[in-house]
Amino acid sequence: MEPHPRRTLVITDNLAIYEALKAISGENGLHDRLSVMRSPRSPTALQHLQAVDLKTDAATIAEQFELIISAHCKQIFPAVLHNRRECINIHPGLNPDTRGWYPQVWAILRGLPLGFTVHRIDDQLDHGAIIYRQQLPLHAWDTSYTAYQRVLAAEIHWMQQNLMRLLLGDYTAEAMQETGNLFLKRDFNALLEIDLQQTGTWQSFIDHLRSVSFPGYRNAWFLDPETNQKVYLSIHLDPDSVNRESKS
Ligand code: 0FX
Repeated sequence: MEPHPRRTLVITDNLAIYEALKAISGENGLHDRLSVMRSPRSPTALQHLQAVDLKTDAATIAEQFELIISAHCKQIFPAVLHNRRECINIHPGLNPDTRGWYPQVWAILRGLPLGFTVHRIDDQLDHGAIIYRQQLPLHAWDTSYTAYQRVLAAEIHWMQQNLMRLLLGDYTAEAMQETGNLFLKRDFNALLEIDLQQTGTWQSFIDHLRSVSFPGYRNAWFLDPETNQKVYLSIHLDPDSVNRESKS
């Protein structure tokens, strides 16, 4: 007998991932097996999607779906959900090195590997048994933005090739051997104030600035001593080789 795709819900708050899921669903004829929803506070571009609030709706979701996937979802999956149903997270960091918030920031700042992880959800953040991990290159000229774009593209590519296998239950998972590093939002926030009196190497300053440079977000800032107002800053890096490639 042909294996049957499980009734699956993907919760995403990311437009690029949503667009990719729509295409995957169409190409594989998954309309009646795969639903996509968003969190209550997701970006405006996703407002047309049905919102699911896991604080109130988890029990209903567990009744309706056999597999629930978090693909850049703003919400923590509660125990009522992941104890009852298989829940999988697609995390934009390489577990166990960069669990938690904004993994590429820590890859750049701490020299940790860049990548993404597909894992079972358990009661700790980005912690459950690992189904798939992929490390990606990280260059001296990468900023948080360019590194994030590489991770997102690789996650989407992986979903295009492998989402169906998740629905079919065609995978194995292996527990993490170490707890690694868990980064929180407050760790990121602590990077944002630049102390103008700090001394150090250019390498450390460039690494710090590129780890928090992400167009569209005002991240790093210093306090102008004269006006006492915040002045935001970011770094632009322009490697010669990349320019030559794109011009030729
Ligand atoms: O799609 P996503 O990476 O975020 C989603 C969820 O919103 C988030 O709660 C969850 N932790 C994540 C796995 O999936 O998009 P985003 O716009 O929230 O963040 C993308 C990148 O933008 C982030 O890695 C770093 C950067 N960023 C984001 C914010 C909000 C900043 O540099 N500064 C910021 O203030």
